[in-house]
Amino acid sequence: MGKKIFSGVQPTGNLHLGNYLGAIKNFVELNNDKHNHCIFCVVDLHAITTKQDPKELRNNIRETLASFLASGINPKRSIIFNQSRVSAHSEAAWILSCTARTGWLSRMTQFKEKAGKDKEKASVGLYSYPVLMAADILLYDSTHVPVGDDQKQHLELCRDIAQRFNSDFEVEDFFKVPEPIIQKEFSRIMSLKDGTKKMSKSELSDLSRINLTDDADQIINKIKKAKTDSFPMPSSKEELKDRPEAKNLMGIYSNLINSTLEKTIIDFSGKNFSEFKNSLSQVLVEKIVPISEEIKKLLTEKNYLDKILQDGHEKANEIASEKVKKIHEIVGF
Ligand code: AQP
Repeated sequence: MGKKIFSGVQPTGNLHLGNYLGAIKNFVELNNDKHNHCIFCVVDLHAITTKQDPKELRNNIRETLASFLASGINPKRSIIFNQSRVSAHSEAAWILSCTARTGWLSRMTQFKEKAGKDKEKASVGLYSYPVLMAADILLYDSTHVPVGDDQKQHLELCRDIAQRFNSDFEVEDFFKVPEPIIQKEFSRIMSLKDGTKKMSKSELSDLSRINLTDDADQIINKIKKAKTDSFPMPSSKEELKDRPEAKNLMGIYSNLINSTLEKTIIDFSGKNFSEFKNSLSQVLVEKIVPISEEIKKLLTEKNYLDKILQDGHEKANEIASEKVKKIHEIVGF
């Protein structure tokens, strides 16, 4: 039997190589298996947990969809929609927030990272975001959720919420307890400027990431300027232990060519770093530029994009509203 896949990406602009290698590339592989049922969501309700310009948000929703399609997701073999169009998500999130415990939420490291020092100024939405994420997943009886390593903790919370609801209301197996799909290696792509920080959309410096809309010149320039160290290319994994930037770049390269870090180490051992950077740029240009060009083309076809979201929203709404009806019965509304 195929898997029921659900995953989402926030339309916060600047989709980058981390989103691609950590999540979207996996979406495409799962979508290519015709036994799987895939739902990919542009999670706009999540996006507004931090301030968004309404006009930009509207464009970013289309751009996120265009990035899915340009990366190879087939809209005929998946449901693609934006979250705010299906009101069941907000409704289920409220009900599940009465199942989730504050103690569970306060352990979420992403909130701590995103809220920074001034936690009191962070929105309530940013704090309760993982409950909405649980609702997203559980509404569709999803069995598997492909995510980057940074979302692992939120997925564990989702599993806890599902189990707690099932046991509190004595409805065994009502919510399916989903499994994460996280790549074993290179599941967290780091900033090009600091190998200890996650590559992120909200990082101010554009040089810290490869955007899916970058052209060849931008990619080559960013890799040229990417932080490295003064040591030669390593000849063993051990030598990469305290070299986060070198490890990250070699991981990106290995991931892009579907190889392993070990093999990349062997291939470049004894060479100099600039030689490796040239090869990395070349592979990146080969993989990312076609995606970037396709995104730009798709963005001129607004009606086509809107039609995909409309179709997706109708299908998603049918499934999610049925599930919410059952939730109402269970809780006694
Ligand atoms: N650096 C990363 N490495 C691997 N995977 C990543 N993901 C994000 N960054 C990396 C994965 O991409 C999917 C979509 O992410 P998201 O848009 O929902 O939000 P995020 O994780 O908060 O992404 P950013 O770039 O860090 O956004 P900002 O800067 O706005 O907070 C997820 O599966 C995520 O794991």
